[in-house]
Amino acid sequence: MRQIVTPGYLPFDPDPGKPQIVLPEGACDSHCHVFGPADRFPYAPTSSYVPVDAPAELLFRLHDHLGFDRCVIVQASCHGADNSALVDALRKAGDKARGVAVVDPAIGVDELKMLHEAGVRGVRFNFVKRLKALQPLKDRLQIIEKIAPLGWHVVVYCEPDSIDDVRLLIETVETPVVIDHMGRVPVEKGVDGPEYQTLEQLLTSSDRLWIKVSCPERLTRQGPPYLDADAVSKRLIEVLPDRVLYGTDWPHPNMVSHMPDDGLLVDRIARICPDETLRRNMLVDNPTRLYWT
Ligand code: 0GY
Repeated sequence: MRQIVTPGYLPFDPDPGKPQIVLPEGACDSHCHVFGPADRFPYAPTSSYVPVDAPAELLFRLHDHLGFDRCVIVQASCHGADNSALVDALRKAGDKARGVAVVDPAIGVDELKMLHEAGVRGVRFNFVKRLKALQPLKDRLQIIEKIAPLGWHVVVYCEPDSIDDVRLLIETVETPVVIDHMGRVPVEKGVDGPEYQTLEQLLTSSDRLWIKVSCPERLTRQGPPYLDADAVSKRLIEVLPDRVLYGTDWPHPNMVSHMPDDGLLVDRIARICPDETLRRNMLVDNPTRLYWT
């Protein structure tokens, strides 16, 4: 079924620059998506947007170009709880990819087993209101009860206005929790901003909590090369060197201001993480610990 893309939805950059830095062997893009293609994997009727197709083959080609050897593919709200496109991509990638799924509380043991065999190692809970993918806490707790025995973790996509709900979830469960996109704090306020301070306090309150220093392109006020997001990213790498991850967020759903050059997003790593050991942690060892062991 072909579907009509949401008016104004920006397509991803078809020809990103080649990064100047060389990523370490085993580098992992720990946050990216696959969308469709819609004629094989239709978008959820409940989705708040219909994206441009971004199939697995293009993701893998992009990773070859950028220098990523592995990736974590995260289910986005446009596919709802139908993880078919994700599973298809994971099977194509073999051991080079892991997945984060979105599931309903009623999910059965067989489906969970199938997802695990395909490479899924976590579930994503979306707290971003505009994406209309909220689930009641009791549903989320039911899901966690089912996935915890598999050793999976929880990935949270939230903004500062839902940090109290996220804290409640974190305090109630025992699984690791990964927060996407620097908790979407207003980076222009820097590390002294109250939203960043709240995030850092939460992240340092337990060694089960992880953070992705991804998405400067969504948080920037200045635009490329996103210098205004550097201070918060650097600080998070410093505070959580063993629990920080990096991701491109390709194909960058719902970008409004501009579409980032993925080569530039990779070169940003050298700026926010000049230390080679910390860079290896973030790109290789941390994702290995969370997704490949
Ligand atoms: C992202 C960001 C977005 C979308 C989703 O699940 C989603 O639809 O994650 C967004 O619109 O901010 O993580 O790529």
